[in-house]
Amino acid sequence: TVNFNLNGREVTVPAGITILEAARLHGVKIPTLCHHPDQRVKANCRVCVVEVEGQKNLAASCATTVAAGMKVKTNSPRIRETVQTILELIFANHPQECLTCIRNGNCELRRLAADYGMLEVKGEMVTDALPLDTSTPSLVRNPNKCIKCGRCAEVCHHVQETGVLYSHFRSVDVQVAPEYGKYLSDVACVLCGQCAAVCPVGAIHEKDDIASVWAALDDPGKHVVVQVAPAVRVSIAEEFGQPPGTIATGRLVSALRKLGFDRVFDTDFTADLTIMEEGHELLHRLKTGGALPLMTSCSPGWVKYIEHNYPELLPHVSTCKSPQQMFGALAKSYYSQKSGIDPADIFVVSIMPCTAKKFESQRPEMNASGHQDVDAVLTTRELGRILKQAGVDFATLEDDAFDDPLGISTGAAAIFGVTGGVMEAALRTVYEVVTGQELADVEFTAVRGLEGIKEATVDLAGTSVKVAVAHGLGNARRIMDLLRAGQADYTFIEIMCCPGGCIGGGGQPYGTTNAVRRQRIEAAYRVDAGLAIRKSHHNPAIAKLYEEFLRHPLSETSHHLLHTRYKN
Ligand code: HC0
Repeated sequence: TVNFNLNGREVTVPAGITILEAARLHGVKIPTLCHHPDQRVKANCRVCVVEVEGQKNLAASCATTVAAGMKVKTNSPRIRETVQTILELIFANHPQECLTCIRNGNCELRRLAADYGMLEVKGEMVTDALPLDTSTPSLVRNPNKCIKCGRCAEVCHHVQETGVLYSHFRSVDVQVAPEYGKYLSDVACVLCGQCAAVCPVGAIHEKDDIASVWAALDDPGKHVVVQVAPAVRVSIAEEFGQPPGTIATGRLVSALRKLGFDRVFDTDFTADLTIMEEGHELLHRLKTGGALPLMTSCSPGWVKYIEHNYPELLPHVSTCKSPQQMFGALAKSYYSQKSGIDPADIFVVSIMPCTAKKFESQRPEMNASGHQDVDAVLTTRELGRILKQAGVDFATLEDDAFDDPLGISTGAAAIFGVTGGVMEAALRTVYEVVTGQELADVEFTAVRGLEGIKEATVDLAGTSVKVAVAHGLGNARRIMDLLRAGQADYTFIEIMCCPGGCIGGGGQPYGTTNAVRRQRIEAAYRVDAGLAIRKSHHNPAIAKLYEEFLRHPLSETSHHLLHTRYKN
């Protein structure tokens, strides 16, 4: 520990931390903009400046380590004046469109303006008129609102290692954009939306598809069904001020009914189905000498990433479509037949924690039912907004249950949204199918947790199977490089595009940090532990689906509706 003087008070803090962190530990709030708790220090914005006795210049508290005996002031006329000047300069170059901005209500710049009592914009407004990038189905980039904090570029380069967003030009001309000012659709962007998740303002955000969902709900000729991804039930409550890790499954179902959906179904149902199909695909590859290791295919940002960066490894990717897409294909075939509703009249909405899911739903491979299988995708943040538009008071809702049959699921599906969850769910099923014995302890703790790459070896009736799990594309890259070099001895690999898995998806509520990820992850494991059935192959609705429609895993109907090959 070290002792230093903070605003006239002697305090003790752990050695090696910054003034910003030390101040927070002692209840002193220093404003920040470019700082993000999970990112490397950038010290771009300088709104976190403090006075350190004996130093001529103000110090950026995010980039200054506490030293023993330091005397630090976080509030003084000089600091207030400096921060106000910085804010004035940002405002003079920032469109005053707060009322119609998608970040109205959760903009970090606006909050700072309020905290600092910025009642006027001094000087001349010099706003840009750069074109918006609406080139992808997932994201909108509005360079005019960019405050050049660098958070998006940081996550794009150093976490996802996709290297799409760069800082260009110098001084007042700085722009954060893809190379040569290209559109996102023209570069190797995977549309994960991690940039949008960390943007403090409205410079990059999800494409808002709420209008198309309202249009379907208001159309009496449409039978509108909704599916909800596993990660949304442990995060949606945050949109209504509740703490991360709040489990809101029952209230989520009630809320969706209030919006007017004809059926409220669950992506967890097709997550169980994915385990059946992908588990049998693994066994089939083991038996027939197919491409191994098998790699999961449910994360669309990951699929897009391997298409761009490692196309020669595509044969390793499972042919299974993601649970979202399996659901769409079944809604417009199996459910259509059972309910007697023409698939042309069925409109499928997905609620996803993910911006890449919007892109996935529009891929040309995703029309197996003869129609676009999923019609519209809303992120968790959009779900929060549409519920607010409808006046749904989320906090006071009663619990309700998903509809039959596409709403029945197990604990194995509940953990899909967590890094390692798909692997754990698959192992629960593959183990029992191969050994014919009951798996007593269903929890594969070796694949749990936030470590970037996790490994485990599982004994399947004498055959030992080595598995790996990676989350975040920087970690995926490391495994792909091993595989490319012939140095990976894995049989099965799970990759999730976003750090933490879908619970940390680019469409999740703002404020996602590793601490928040941990709380959502714990909640997902609590959902699993609380369910009576925790193995996908024990899901009675899945058994019925095979009996009535698909016949058996990897059947011809399964292949037609639920599998595809990604080629590039
Ligand atoms: Fe996921 Fe999924 S778990 S990708 O993270 O597999 O988005 O939550 O819905 O499809 O089920 C996201 C989350 C899903 C899919 C499922 C998978």
